[in-house]
Parts: sequence; C-alpha cells; structure tokens
Amino acid sequence: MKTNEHNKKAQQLDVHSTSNENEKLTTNQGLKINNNQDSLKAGERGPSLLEDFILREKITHFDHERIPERVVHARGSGAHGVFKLTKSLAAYTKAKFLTELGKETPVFVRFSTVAGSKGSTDLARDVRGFAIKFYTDEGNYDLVANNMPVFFIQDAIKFPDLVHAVKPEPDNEIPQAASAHDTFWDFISLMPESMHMIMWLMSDRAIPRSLRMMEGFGVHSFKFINEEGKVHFVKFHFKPKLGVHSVAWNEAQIISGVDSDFHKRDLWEAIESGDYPEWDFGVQLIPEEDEHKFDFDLLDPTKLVPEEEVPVEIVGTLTLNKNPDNFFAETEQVAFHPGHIIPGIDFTNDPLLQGRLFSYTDTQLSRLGSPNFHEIPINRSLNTVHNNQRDGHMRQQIVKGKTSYEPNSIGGGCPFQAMMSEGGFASQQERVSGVKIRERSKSFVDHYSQAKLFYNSQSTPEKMHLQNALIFELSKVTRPEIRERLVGQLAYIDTSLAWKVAEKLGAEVKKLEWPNQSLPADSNIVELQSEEREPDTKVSDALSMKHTVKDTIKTRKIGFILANGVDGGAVSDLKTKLEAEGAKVELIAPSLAPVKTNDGTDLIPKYSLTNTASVCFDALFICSGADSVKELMISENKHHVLHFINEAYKHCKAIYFGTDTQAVYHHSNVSAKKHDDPGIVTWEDGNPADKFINAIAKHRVWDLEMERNA
Ligand code: HDD
Repeated sequence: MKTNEHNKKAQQLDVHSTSNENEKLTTNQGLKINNNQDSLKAGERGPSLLEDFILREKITHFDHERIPERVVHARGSGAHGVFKLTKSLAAYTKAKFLTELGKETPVFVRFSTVAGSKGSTDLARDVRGFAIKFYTDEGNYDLVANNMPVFFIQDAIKFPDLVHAVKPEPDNEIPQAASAHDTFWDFISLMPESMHMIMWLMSDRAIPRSLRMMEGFGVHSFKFINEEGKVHFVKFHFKPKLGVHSVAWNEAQIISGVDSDFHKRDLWEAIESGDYPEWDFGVQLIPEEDEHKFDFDLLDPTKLVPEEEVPVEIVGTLTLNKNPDNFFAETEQVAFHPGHIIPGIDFTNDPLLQGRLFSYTDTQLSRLGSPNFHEIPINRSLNTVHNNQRDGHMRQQIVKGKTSYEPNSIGGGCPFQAMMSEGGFASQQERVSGVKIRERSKSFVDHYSQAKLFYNSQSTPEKMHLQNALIFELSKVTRPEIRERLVGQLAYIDTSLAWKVAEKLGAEVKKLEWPNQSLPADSNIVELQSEEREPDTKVSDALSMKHTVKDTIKTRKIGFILANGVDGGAVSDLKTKLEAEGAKVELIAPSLAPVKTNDGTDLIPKYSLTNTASVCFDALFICSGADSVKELMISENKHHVLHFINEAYKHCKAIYFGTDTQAVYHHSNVSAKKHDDPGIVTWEDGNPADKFINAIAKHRVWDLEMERNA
C-alpha cells in the first residue's frame, strides 16, 4: 500500500482516522468499559435496568447504523489514488491541475452498478458508474462519469421515469439488479432516443471482466476556458492500460452465484497486492466555433464524438493505489456532484447535465441527512472552507468571530470575494437568448444513426453477443406487444439484427407507427423522428473492444489444477514464467490438504475443486504428472475436473494441458477442438509457455465461440 507522505488528501484523512490497536474499549463519551458481555440486571436472572447507559448507547447506535442507499448507483467500490498530468492543457483551460506539467492531484474514485441495491451482484448487465473526485488545490472537482459514453435520455426530466422503469417492479419488487423485465423494455420501446445507449447496454461493455478493465467517459460535452477566455468543448475519456475486457453472459450469471463480490474483490486484491489499476486520461477538444460542424448536436448526451472525427489526446494518468480504510466512512459517504467544478471548466447547456446540476446535492440531503455533508472527511476539500453558511445538523467546523453575513464591517468584511486572478470562479459569459419554451431541439431528433455506428463497429462475436443479449432480455418480457415494439425499433438500426431477434422471440418485424407516447402532445417533430439517416462516420474502431490492449497478461488469474504426484518442476517453471509477466497463479486441488509433488515438496492449494469455479479464472493449466492426473480422474474428482475444464472451454478461455494429461484431455470437450484453436495448448506444442501466455493476453478466443460450443 502507498504511504501517505506525498498525498495531501491522505494526510487530511489521517487526522480523522483512529485505530483500536492496543486501546481500551470505551463508550462514545470516552468512558472505559469494564464489561462488554453482560447488561446491567436486577439480580442474576432478573430484568435489565433502564439505567444501563452502556447497553442503551450501544443498542441505540446500532439501531441507527444504516443510512438510505443511493437511489441509483447504490452498489459501489471505492479507492484512493492520484492523477498525474503528463501534457499541459494550458492552451485550453486554466484549471491548474490540468496545466502544471507533472502535477499530482489526489483522487477518490467510486465505481458502481446502477440499478441494483447495495447488496446486489457485481455482475449484473448494467452500466457502470466511474465517479472521480479530484482534490485539487482550487477546490474539489468531480467528474461523475460512466463506462459508456452516451446516456439513455436527452433531458433530465425523463430520469425518474427511466429509473422507475429499470428498478424492480413496484408491486412485487422483482427483479433485482436486472433490466430484463417488462417495465424497462416497455419504457425503452417507447423512447427511440435510448436506442444508441441500448446498443452499449446490450454489448459486452455491460459485463466487464474487471472494474480495472473498463473505460470511463464524462458523457456530456463540457467546456474548457483558458486564461484568455477562449472556449473549447471537451469530452473526457479514461482508457485502461490493461485494455477493455468482458466476461461471457453465461459466465456473468454463474459468477453472480459463485462470487457476487467478484469486481469488488478484484479491485481490492489488485490494490492490496500492488497491481495498481491505471488509466490514460484523454480529451477530445473542439473549438467553440466548430460547435455546429457535426452531424449531431454536441449538447445531445445520446451522441458521442467519433474518435475518427476528433482524436482523443492523452494528457494524464489516473492510478488507484490505496484501498479505503473504512467502507462506510469513505465509499458510502462520498458525495459526488457534476456541479463541483473549478475555474477553467464549465457546463454546457446539455439538458441532461443541467438537470443533474440540481439532483446531486439534493439527493445527498436525504442520503447523508444534512447540508453539512461537505464536512465528512472524504468530502472535504483540501482548502479550508470560509463562508457565512452556518449551523445545520452535525455541524463540525467552529467558525470564530461575530459575523456570518456579508457585507459586514464588524468582521472587517471577511471572508472576501476572490478576484478571478486570485482563483475566484466566474461562469463563462455566454450569450443566451430565446423564448421560454418546453420543447426538444430539432437538432436532437436523430436517434438511430449513432446506434448504427456502434453496431456496425462491433466485431462479429461482439455483434453475436449483442444480439443474444437482446434475445435474453426480451425473452424475459411477458407482454408480446412490448417485444414487438422493441423489434420495430431495432429495424431502424439493422434489419438483420431485428429479424434475428424477432425470430427467437416469435415476434414480427413491423415498421413502427409514429407518433408514439414519448413525444409531447403537440409535437411537430414526428416526421423528423421517423426519418432514417446514416452517420457521417460509418465505422469506428474505438467502439469495439477488439481493438484495445491484447498484449499483456498482467494481473490475470491463472488456475493450476493439480493433485498428489504432480510434476513439481513443471508447476514452478510455468508459475515463474507467468508471474514474471505479471499474472497471478492460484492452485486448485481436490481438497485443501497440501499436495505432494513428485519430488516430495508440499504445495498448499488456495482452492478446492468444489469451493471455486472456472468462472473465477482467466485461464487454466492442467498440471503435468501421471500420478496427479490419475488422482484427478478418480470418480470422486473426475466430474468436478471435467466440469471445470469444459466450462472454461465454453467461455473461450486459454487452457494448457501439461505432459501426461491425455486422460483428462480426451474426456473433456476440448478433445473435439479445431486443430488450430490458439487458445488450447497441449503437451505436443513447441514453446507451450509462450503460446499459453499469448493466448491469455488475447483475453478470449471469441472468434471460435460457436465452434467451442457446438
Ligand atoms: Fe447520476 C449517482 C453518473 C445522469 C441523478 N450518477 C450517479 C453516480 C454516477 C452517475 C457515476 C454514482 C456516484 C457515486 O458513486 O456516488 N448520472 C451519471 C451519468 C449520467 C447521469 C454519467 C448521465 C450522463 N444522474 C443522471 C441524471 C440524474 C442523476 C440525469 C437526475 C436528474 N445520479 C443521480 C443521483 C445520484 C446519481 C440521484 C444517486 C446518488 C448520488 O447521486 O449521489 O442524484
């Protein structure tokens, strides 16, 4: 774990941290407690006494331990880290943490699923939150981002409808952490603007292999303003150094049972073991005068800016290097808000962003219970707060002096307003005029072209996964008219996709009839909405996970399946090679008893064949050694071993069969493999370790998925 020496936020948190090591137990009043085992009673077998203030204090505090979970993004995992600027953006913004080359800014990041409750599975098909609090010298800057670059809706007024539709249905509170139900698809099928986001949500991006292997996107266009007042539109990107990877949907469902904390655990363990997750931070910059040069509106949050049109410039690195000391105090109480900005960054008129600017402070009031939530240590800025806001529940700051108003003379006029040259924030002076109108801009009325761009940019296996995801989700919808309406939407994106999904649902592909309910009563945009358009950019490589990093096995978990008599030399050779490349090797044996190698050494397995599953590993090595194989194939173990291998095979993972493992190989489904499956390595291969390492780095052999599952 990183020391706090250079991290100003960590030093600030230290002031509020305690440890119970070697300390005596006390009440909340600091009184030492002599007996924490028994309540105070009238006689040994008598009733407890009201006088027992120790019992009352303990029970009362316990009774009030819970706070409301977040209304969305309830389930989360957090970590501390640092943002380092590698290229100055001084030409575009005056935000100091983005202009001083090499500057390191402490951060706290919280990842989350959106729909599920706090205790739900990590592997739900869902968007992932990627919220970052930068503790800058100019105040807190929050980038409350997601792992997908677009959103379901264009206007914040639809957010409660969206969330009500995806959350468990109100009558029976079913299903938990799942979008595969009637109300979600009812809403979506009536909201054409959601179709681009639906493509992302049905893609493998919604079932990440790890929180460390996801991209982050600011979604909205924001504004950068430099010292001269020049404005650029900006889109924010985080690209994971390990590449973007996902699991198979069938795997996600199994992980939800085997280890529903899979992502939380993975993040925690990576940081504990010094494998600090890292992202390149990049920006897409668009001069203010180019605002209208695109075939979409930059203010529309259902659109991305294709990287082919505006490249992402990498300007910094985000590294997570310290786990929280206390989940509740830090990860649960952290309060993000897109409205926490600093000089040099400003909002755009994106109507989704504008609504968010109201929602986040408001929700903290009911979640954290007081307008003083900024005083909770994790939320404090590095700068001391000076203002005339006072009192409220749980106020902690003791502000000296007589005045709490401004202007004042009694307090010498303090605290003073800051000039812009002193870091005082001033909103961009944007010329705005218009009639008061409750209407959607016509420039927002194109709902399918970027959905097409996304779909057309996917590799063949990715398209297949997306199609299967739609079939899975819609097959859980009980009302045929909803399925049919959604298929009608798909027809505007890709007719063959619509036909394939329809076929599996027993639905018909019918052209949608406009208008629909998602339009205002007096809408005059019906014609525009049904108009089919092609995007300027037809295919974007950046949208497919296929084109992200595939040359490292760093932090990948490799399961070694072994039993007594295993070839100790082969185990240690391969382990050394894999670990040299940064992978993690874990031993899986029939039981947790030590395994004797052929040279008499004891190996301690971390797992048994029955307390874990193949879905928890990235690749498998069936260890060399005739005796080991013999034990693995006795009737008690055989079923488990073969299930392990067959499941990994089905999920397109790399599997290496060591020397003497023919018996296992021939009983498994792998024996029917295509001769040139690059994910399978056997005793017959030359340079097997290198071949195995290569295969793991590719993540999965998705191209052979059909064949492996045939
Ligand atoms: Fe939101 C939480 C991201 C639209 C209202 N949102 C929340 C979190 C993330 C996002 C990552 C979790 C923060 C944390 O870890 O504590 N939200 C987004 C993105 C959006 C978006 C990327 C669209 C581009 N959100 C959005 C809208 C509204 C909200 C349109 C309301 C008008 N979001 C909230 C909220 C939450 C929240 C209800 C719940 C807990 C919280 O704020 O602190 O206020």
